[in-house]
Amino acid sequence: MDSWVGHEVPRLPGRGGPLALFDTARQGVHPDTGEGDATLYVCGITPYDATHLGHAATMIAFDLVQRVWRDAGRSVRYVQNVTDIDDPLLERAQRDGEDWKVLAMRETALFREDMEALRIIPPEHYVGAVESIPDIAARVVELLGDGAAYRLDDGTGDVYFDVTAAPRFGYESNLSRAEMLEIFPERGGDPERAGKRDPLDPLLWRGARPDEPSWPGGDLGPGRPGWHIECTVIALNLLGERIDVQGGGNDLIFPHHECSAAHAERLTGRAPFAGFYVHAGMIGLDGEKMSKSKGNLVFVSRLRADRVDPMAVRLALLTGHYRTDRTWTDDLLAAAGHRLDRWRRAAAAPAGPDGPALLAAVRARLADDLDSPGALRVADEFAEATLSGVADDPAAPALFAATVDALLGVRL
Ligand code: 5CA
Ligand code: ZN
Repeated sequence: MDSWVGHEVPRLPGRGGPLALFDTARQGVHPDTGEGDATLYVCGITPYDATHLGHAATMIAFDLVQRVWRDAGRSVRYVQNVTDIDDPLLERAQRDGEDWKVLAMRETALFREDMEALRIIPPEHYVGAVESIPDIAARVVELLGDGAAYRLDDGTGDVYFDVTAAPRFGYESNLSRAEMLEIFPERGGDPERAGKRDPLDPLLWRGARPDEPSWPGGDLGPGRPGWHIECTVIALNLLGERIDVQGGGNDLIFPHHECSAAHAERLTGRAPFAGFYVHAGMIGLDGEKMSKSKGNLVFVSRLRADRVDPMAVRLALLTGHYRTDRTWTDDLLAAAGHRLDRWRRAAAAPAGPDGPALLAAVRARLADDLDSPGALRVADEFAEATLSGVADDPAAPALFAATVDALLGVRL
């Protein structure tokens, strides 16, 4: 499907250094030593409701990954999916008496607008689950042929992945089996389903049900794809057998990314699937994770409708480190608005302090596991010094504006 429209990213003098990121699988920050094209897969929305600030924060985190890589001279191949067929979408459409396809189209269109407003660099491929169904079905057939998957014999046509076919299962999330069993049903899993070999076996293909949409699945029979295999297949087919970064919110650590990795590694015979499994913290409101099912959402589109500057929203979300679970408050947004104002005044000043030093410091902060709070601090110091009028470099304000535009995505 169509992606959104990008903005020009200013070119900065010199080059940034390699990016170090926290990898969930290895539980530590490691430098990304890859060369050439960098590959990024980010788990996108299930479009049954509008983009909330949690989605926005996660997209901004991976936007920084892309910006730091580009600044280091790497070209980036970036793929993001849209889960445009899944249970939550059908349930919401049913609840509201709406056509699920129209619901998905509308929310995806709104998401694109939100991403554009937030100046998120678009993915090279923005791919729906529905348009990927033939590819997904073919891979499920492959797993069946290989003995890594099995069909339930209850006449439903449902196909499951056998977790014992993935000897490393658990390496990505680092969870014990007891912890996995606890989380699995909370995140779409069905441990109680009769006939499965292991309670943790994830669904690969759901056989057609009379009241649900379905697609031809070749040897699988009609049905629709499971969730984890969707991301595996889209990433494998568009980015190759091994990707640099698999990204999403930390609600996807298990089972989603564990299972996607298990599927991919079984299909390719190569491990690990991703060099880095990178997870953004959850944005909450009033102490609770912002989620569609809890209904405690602040929508990006709502803020836009209220004429809030999207750059203030972006700055507010950059105020905390991407990995920390954090809370959205009106105060956070107000503070970001003031910061934006100060930065704009500094960018318009006749002179500032050492511009190249500012650029080097912002680069260093972001290369260190995307330390956006540190980058904001450095930019604040620059803005304060500029506004106090002690500075004498006439080129510095323009370099300041280009730096925060290119590296933080904040246009002044
Ligand atoms: N379609 C799947 C991924 S394949 C999905 O999780 N969709 S979603 O709409 O629920 O979330 C879209 C992205 O936003 C995912 O990366 C998810 O991890 C992230 N996300 C969801 N809720 C939050 C939140 N409250 N804070 C931060 N990120 C979130
Ligand atoms: Zn995904």
